Amino acid sequence: MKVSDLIIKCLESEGVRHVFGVPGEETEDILFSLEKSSIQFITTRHESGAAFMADVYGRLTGKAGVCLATLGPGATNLITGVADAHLDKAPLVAITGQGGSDRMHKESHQNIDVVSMFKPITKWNTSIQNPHIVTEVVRKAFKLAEMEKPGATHFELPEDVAKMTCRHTPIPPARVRRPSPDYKAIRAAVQLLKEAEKPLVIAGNGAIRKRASRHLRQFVGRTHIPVVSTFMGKGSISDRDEHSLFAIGLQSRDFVMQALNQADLIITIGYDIAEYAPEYWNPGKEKKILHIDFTPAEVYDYYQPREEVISDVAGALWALNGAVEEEKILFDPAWIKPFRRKIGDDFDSYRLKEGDAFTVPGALHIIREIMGAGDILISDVGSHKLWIGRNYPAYEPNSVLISNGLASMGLALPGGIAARLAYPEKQIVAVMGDGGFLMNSQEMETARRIGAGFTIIVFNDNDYGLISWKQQSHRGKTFGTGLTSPDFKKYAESFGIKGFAPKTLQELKTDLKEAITGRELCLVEIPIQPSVNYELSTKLERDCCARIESSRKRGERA
Ligand SMILES: Cc1ncc(C[n+]2csc(CCOP(=O)(O)OP(=O)(O)O)c2C)c(N)n1
Repeated sequence: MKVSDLIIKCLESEGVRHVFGVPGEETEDILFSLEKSSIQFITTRHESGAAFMADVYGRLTGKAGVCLATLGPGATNLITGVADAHLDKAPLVAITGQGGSDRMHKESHQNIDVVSMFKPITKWNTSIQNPHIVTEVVRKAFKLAEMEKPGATHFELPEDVAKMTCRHTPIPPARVRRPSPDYKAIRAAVQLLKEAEKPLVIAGNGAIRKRASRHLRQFVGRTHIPVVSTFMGKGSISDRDEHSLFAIGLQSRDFVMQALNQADLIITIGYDIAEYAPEYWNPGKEKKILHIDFTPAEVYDYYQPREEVISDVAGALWALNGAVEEEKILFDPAWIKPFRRKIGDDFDSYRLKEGDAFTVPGALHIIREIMGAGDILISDVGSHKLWIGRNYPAYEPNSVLISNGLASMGLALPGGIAARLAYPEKQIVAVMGDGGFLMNSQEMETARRIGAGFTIIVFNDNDYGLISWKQQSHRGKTFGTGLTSPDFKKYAESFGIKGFAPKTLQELKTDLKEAITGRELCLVEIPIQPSVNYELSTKLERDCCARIESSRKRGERA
């Protein structure tokens, strides 16, 4: 069989349904092999869009998303999306073409060392220099991408090898069980729980993978231990649950940090340090930490766990659930009630009234009411992301997707396409700032062409808003952040897509309802004032100072 045909047979055997990419001369054989297959090739407008689609598809489904690019510039364009999958722990397989092996040893057209370039942003990668290794390479790429912790892998296919023939058949994927926890580690974890008075869970990215969320919900139901999720762990337990203290993610000391301060044991579950550095919640390095994850803890000054339970996270929680039941370990969650109330009251304070300038948290209230518990909101990166993390409650795992590892702008629109392909029945919203939207807005054409219906929301402040927010806080002025946005409604219409530009609160409500429930591809531009960002900083600063003052008077820690 021809090598390019065999590769596609291997992808079919891995259960691949879509390949996202931009064609090139050196990928011609693989493209025509795809044409004959059951796999849908989705031609994108930029390789960055293709990689983000594969990234989000992988994150949502647990099955590796696949992206394809040609050599040289095609491969360099893939980089950001592949790196995003790498740091966000999303399974992704990137395939790139390459020139013939007769010219790879010398300066030649578009020839760069793509394998070396992908090395630091993948779990594993290689070049297929020999037709007899094809089936092993493809199986290994998928196995490693999907194995905990998941991430990106890459292989390149030189154009002359693509045309060769061989007599292999795909190596079928086989189920691999993840290891269960060491019983001594569980005993040590139980001992830490017995000694604790106010334990608190930080649920990270890994708490929503591989059914961990189901076991976490049981653990919380049994022990009444409260949970704070990271932005990427949102939905690990429902924010409607009285044990939820919503999410941490801001660098400044948000209200939820007060609960973290009081906790005497922090149980991290599937927590990725790349997402939210421990110095934000453990600045004094004195927290007692129980680390539960698929992999051992990073060596990190601010993160020195007392015990580590290394295993499948669901398996660890299952074992802990048995142990806490046996030992009748139970806590009184009353201590978190004031914090939950304070955070809830703060959410409510952002509801918009007729005549108010639009704000991100105000609009999020309206969007949350329209979206069902399992519907999917994908956030881009910017000040809107901080508001989504903080002020958009989640009820189910994988219903709020935030890139917080690499935290790259430009993910949400391609991500919306991937989400639509993975979940044809859900309402899907991609939320962006004007900056991030115009980094990948070309993919609106891809979405329209393939009939992927979802809602694009652009919060427009004519600015790289988050950077202005930070600069203002640090230096009291901004530089290099101002933008002039196009007319987004007309821009959308020029792609053949319906655009909304609400001006009043009533219009905002009706437009968002029509856009989201209509499930057609459309864009809603929401003009916003950034003042709400600065007001939040001032509010948190004041709150922190007031607490320090009152605890100083009582001789306690804030
Ligand atoms: C690809 C990429 N480039 C730069 C950054 C740094 N960055 C983080 S947020 C941000 C501004 C985002 O602006 P916008 O998309 O308009 O969203 P807003 O902050 O206004 O909500 C920038 C430049 C990044 N995270 N990703």
